Amino acid sequence: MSLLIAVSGWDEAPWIERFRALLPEHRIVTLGEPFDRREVHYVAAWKPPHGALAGLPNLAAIFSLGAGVDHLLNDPRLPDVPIARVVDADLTQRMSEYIMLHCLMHLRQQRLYDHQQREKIWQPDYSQAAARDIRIGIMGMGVMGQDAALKLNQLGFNVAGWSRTPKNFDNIQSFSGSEQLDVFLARTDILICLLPLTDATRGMINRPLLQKLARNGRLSGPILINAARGGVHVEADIISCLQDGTLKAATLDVFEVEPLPSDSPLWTMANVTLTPHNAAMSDPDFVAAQIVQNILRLEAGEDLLHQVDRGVGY
Ligand code: NDP
Ligand code: OXD
Repeated sequence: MSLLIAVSGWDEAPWIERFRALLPEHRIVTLGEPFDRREVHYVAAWKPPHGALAGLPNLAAIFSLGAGVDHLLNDPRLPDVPIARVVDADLTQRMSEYIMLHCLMHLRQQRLYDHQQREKIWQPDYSQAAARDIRIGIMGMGVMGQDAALKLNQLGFNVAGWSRTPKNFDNIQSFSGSEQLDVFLARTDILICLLPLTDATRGMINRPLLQKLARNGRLSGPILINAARGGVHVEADIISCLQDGTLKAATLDVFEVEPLPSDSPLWTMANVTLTPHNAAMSDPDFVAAQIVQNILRLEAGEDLLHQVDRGVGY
């Protein structure tokens, strides 16, 4: 039995090493070498080339090496087998670190003080807002959204979440469905996107949506943080909203095209903070162990953990 590692954009070497160590009874093969397609029972994948997973007659399951599965489901020739994704405390913690860092950075205006330091300007803000004054709204209250919400709440922020189905957490207001989206947006100063990219969420964060954010908050304008997928936002709308003041600032980890093209205006906008899609990176030590545990469950006749609902796309 073989596990095929199908990775693009990431270094595959640490994954090969971990899977070989953890699955000594299985052959570990990669797309870059000849292998017997009939022997492949499992695939561990990150952005595999379209069609690369077709024609594997004994395939039993595909494991995403990340939390998102849009990189698999967008392949029109993806085999119709169960897909499992990563749900991992380490990955979740990293995402929450990123979200807390950027919420605090916007609250405490760190970009302004970076500028003032470079220019040797001594100019304190005597009307500094506190975390309790800031209404954070998280779109996507799944594994990542819930953890970030609880941690932001502990930092003192006023937190609400929006998801497909309602949630029930102390001190975190829950909104759900399209009928509650506008009221959620109207009470939000910092909008955080932790939605998966699906047919329903593609292009959702656009100008009409951003115009509905609160304009009466203590940060003197709404702020967007997208750490989920660039396909959920409309980049041209974000840029024009940042230019005309509809948005005060943005932190973006993900983009419509990655790497972000060098001619994107986002690179040089003073009110934009960019990171190269690494808000939360899969750690091969943790993720390979989780996938191996799932393979062993399948081989013992147990249910797959963290199985994706292909119907809804996440
Ligand atoms: P989950 O599947 O656990 O959560 C998804 C959330 O989005 C759920 O709350 C779900 O609602 C909600 N949702 C989905 N579709 C809709 C919709 N149409 N309308 C309203 N709410 C919707 O995902 P995770 O929290 O594990 O991960 C979220 C995303 O983060 C991943 O899909 C991935 O794209 C991204 N990510 C980015 C990383 C980075 O480094 N930038 C790293 C890791 C993940 P409900 O609860 O009702 O089902
Ligand atoms: C993920 C990612 O989906 O890293 O895990 O983007």
